Amino acid sequence: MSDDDLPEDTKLTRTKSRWAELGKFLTGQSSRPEDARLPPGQHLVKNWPVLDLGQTPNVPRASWKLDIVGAVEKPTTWTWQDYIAQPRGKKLSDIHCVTTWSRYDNHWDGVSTHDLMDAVGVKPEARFVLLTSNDGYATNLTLEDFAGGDALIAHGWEGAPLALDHGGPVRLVVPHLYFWKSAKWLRKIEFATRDHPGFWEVRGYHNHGDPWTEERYS
Ligand SMILES: Nc1nc2c(c(=O)[nH]1)N[C@H]1C(S)=C(S)[C@@H](COP(=O)(O)O)O[C@H]1N2
Ligand SMILES: [Mo]
Repeated sequence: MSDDDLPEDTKLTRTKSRWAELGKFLTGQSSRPEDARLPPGQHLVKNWPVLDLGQTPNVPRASWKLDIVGAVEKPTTWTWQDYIAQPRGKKLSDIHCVTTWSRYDNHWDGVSTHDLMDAVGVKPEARFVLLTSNDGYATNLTLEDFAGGDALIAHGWEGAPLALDHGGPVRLVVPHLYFWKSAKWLRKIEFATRDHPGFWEVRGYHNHGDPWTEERYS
C-alpha cells in the first residue's frame, strides 16, 4: 500500500514511531558523561565569537526562502510567512566550537527539527541530511543527529531576532555537535539516502564532530 492511501492519523503515528526509534538510538549513543558540562579541550567565553567564510549574505525576510527537499513526502519551499506559521518553541543550550571556545546558556527561539520533519514527512529511506547556506557553505549530518538532542532551526537568540552575523534570518543549531555543523543563513535542507560531506568535512574536519570525544579533525 502506498503512503498516499494511508489516512492522515496513520501517517502521524508512523512519524511518531520513527521518533521513538531515533530517540532510543540516540540515548544509547550519547558520549557525554553524566554531570559533565565543559567538553575536553574547551574553555568558556562570555561573548559570542563570529566565525564564517567571510561572506555575510543579507537576505531580508521578505525574500527569504527555505527549500526542504529530497527523501520527503511533501517537498516544499517555505517563505518567511510559512516558516513563522510552524509550531515554534524555545530551547536552551550550550555552544561548543572546534576552535576551543564554549558558550553556556544560549536561549533560542525557533522550530524544532522534529516539527520540521513532521511537516514534510521524512521517508523511511532517508538516513542523512545535507544543509546548504546562502554563502555557499554546506555541512552534513546523520538523520539521528539532525533529529536528536535539542536541534532546532533558530530565528531568535536571547529574545531578539538572530543577528545577521550569526546566521539570520534563520540558522540551524545542533548543540550536541561542534558548531561548524550548525549552518548559518540556511537556504536548503535535503534529506538523503547517502552522505554528502560538506565544506569543512572535505577539508579535514571530522565527519561527525562530537565534542565529548573530541572528534575535531579526521
Ligand atoms: N553558512 C555558514 N554557516 C556556518 C559557517 C559558515 O562559514 N557559513 N561556519 C561554521 C563554523 S566553522 C562555526 S564555528 C559556526 C560559527 O557560528 P557563529 O559565527 O554564530 O559563532 O558557524 C558554522 N556555520
Ligand atoms: Mo568553526
